[in-house]
Amino acid sequence: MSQTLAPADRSRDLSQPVENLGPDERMKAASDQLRGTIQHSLIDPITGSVSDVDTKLLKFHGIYQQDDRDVRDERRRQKLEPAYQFMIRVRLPGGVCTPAQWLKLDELARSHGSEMLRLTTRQTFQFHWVLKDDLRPTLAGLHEVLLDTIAACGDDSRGVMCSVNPHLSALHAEVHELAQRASDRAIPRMRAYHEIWYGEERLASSGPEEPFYGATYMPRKFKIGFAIPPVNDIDVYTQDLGFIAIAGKDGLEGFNVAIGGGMGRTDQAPSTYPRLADVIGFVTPDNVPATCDAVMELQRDLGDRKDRAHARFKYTIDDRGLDWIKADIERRLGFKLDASRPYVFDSNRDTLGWQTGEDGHHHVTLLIENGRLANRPDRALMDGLRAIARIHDGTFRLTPNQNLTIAQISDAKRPEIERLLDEYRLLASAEGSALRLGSMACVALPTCGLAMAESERYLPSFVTRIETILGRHGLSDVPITLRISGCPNGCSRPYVAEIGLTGRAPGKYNLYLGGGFHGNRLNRMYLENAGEAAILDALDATLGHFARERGEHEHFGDFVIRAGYVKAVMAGRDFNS
Ligand code: SRM
Ligand code: SF4
Repeated sequence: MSQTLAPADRSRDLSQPVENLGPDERMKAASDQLRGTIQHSLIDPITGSVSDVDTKLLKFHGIYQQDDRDVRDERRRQKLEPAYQFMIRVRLPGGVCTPAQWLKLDELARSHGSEMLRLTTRQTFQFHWVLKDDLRPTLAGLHEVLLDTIAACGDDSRGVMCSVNPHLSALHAEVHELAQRASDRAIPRMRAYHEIWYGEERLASSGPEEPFYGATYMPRKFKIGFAIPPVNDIDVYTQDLGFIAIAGKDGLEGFNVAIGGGMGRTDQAPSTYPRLADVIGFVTPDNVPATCDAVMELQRDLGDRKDRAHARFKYTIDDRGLDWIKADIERRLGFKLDASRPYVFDSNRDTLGWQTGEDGHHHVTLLIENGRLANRPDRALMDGLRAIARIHDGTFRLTPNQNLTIAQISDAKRPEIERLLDEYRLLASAEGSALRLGSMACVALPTCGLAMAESERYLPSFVTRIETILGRHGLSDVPITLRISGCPNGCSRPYVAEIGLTGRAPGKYNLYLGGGFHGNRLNRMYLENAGEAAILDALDATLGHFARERGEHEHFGDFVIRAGYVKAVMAGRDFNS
């Protein structure tokens, strides 16, 4: 039983003295609750872009302005403005969508998104290459199937993640329901969204438009995720707030609460670092919403609003100390957290192929290389999945590893789905080394404005080269996690991979080794700013050594530490030492 504390004073003054606010905070405060001049920017015929301030505000609406970096220099030479286009990220708690939603997403991608969709590392869809004039029709189309893009980006609670684990059907349903509730609760009210994208009238409001977020929202993005052991597919230790489901013989008992994860860092700024979340206690399912509120409130009120590079929750925790933070969460909750309960993770990968759930339904997980859904000459992914959506009566589930599960298939439907999987060769790429099947890359070039090197476009050929090495050392079937990010921000969660690469410059990467196999330990830099040849040499040497001397069931990430290639990182603060 939780020990009850005196109720916390939950009222607070959300206005902060202007001198304590950094430029982005002032911009948010002056934005008229995220309206800015977006309406005007959208109809400005002179440019394919929006104003600088609106570019930032649009993120809260789930939209990023980008330009095609492949043609940036050429357009500059021709004195043309950059080839502006937009990325739209859908809000999809736990990555679950219906066939009707799938068909609409497919239709919108074909009409406005260059005939492709991107499955992200946080289990949602992105449209790329959307032109300014196509933003409204796309968002209106999503609205028709009850989807939106609110808070998919911006300083707010981002897409809430949830383990896919469909074979544990009842538990998944229960945990997913809580993830959905956590998302609904944390989503900004955003009248601006309804006015700008759906053409609704501005309503006179009697109270604050954003009772929780106020005028300045969160200091920075805030990420929540729910993991269902033994699979840590959501990488729970990388979330600002993670819930680890604890199930007994009668079902869900509650969750261990983990706080303070995050990946982002900057190469030249040692004060920035990835950090793994700490497990601080246990709550029952009915206390999950209150726990989300308490932790988010704490970060909303105490997170750094001057320096965005220091504004994630992980830094608030390290600055104040974990014990202080835990006590403050308990004060806000009005009760003490119970002691955390035992649990075991054994992997953070997806199980590809067919599985049957405890309720007798079938689920098939397809490898979607880098999460990119498009019709390619060898594999008509978009067409195949559209054909399946037309007959499927279960759900689609996007996995945190950028793959896709077609879930809840009945005995009667299975033969038809099998036929379509075959016809469109949708299971074909679930072949290859175990490393390929456990690899992941962020988007990076040509759309990501922050990319320093290739990632998504580089991963397949890079893996092919590593596969030669693996084959030589007899390691093709040994599961090893590999993740590449085009810059140190770490969107593919590279700092928990056994082999992690982050881009430094075209063709140059930092190589990190020693991450925990199930996302349980940060890796450490082994090579800095290295080219492919040096990286492959290093991998050849370490993998060869691993093949010769690894212990029974020993993972590569553990081996490189035991063999002395890198020292284990015990805390985020030590990552750069
Ligand atoms: Fe990310 C910024 C793509 C998951 C850490 N991320 C970006 C932007 C929006 C670039 C920008 O700000 O202009 C990228 C858009 C590229 C494009 O063209 O699509 C981008 N991030 C992605 C996605 C699409 C990568 C993917 O290949 O799937 C993922 C979308 C997730 C979603 O559905 O919401 C994505 N980003 C992540 C993750 C992984 C996660 O959340 O589990 C992280 C590391 C975890 C974390 O937040 O610490 C991550 N993204 C960042 C950061 C660094 C944040 C920091 O604390 O320093 C940035 C840069 C920033 O926010 O300033 C960033
Ligand atoms: Fe872009 Fe960097 Fe994120 Fe990759 S890790 S998508 S390059 S911000």
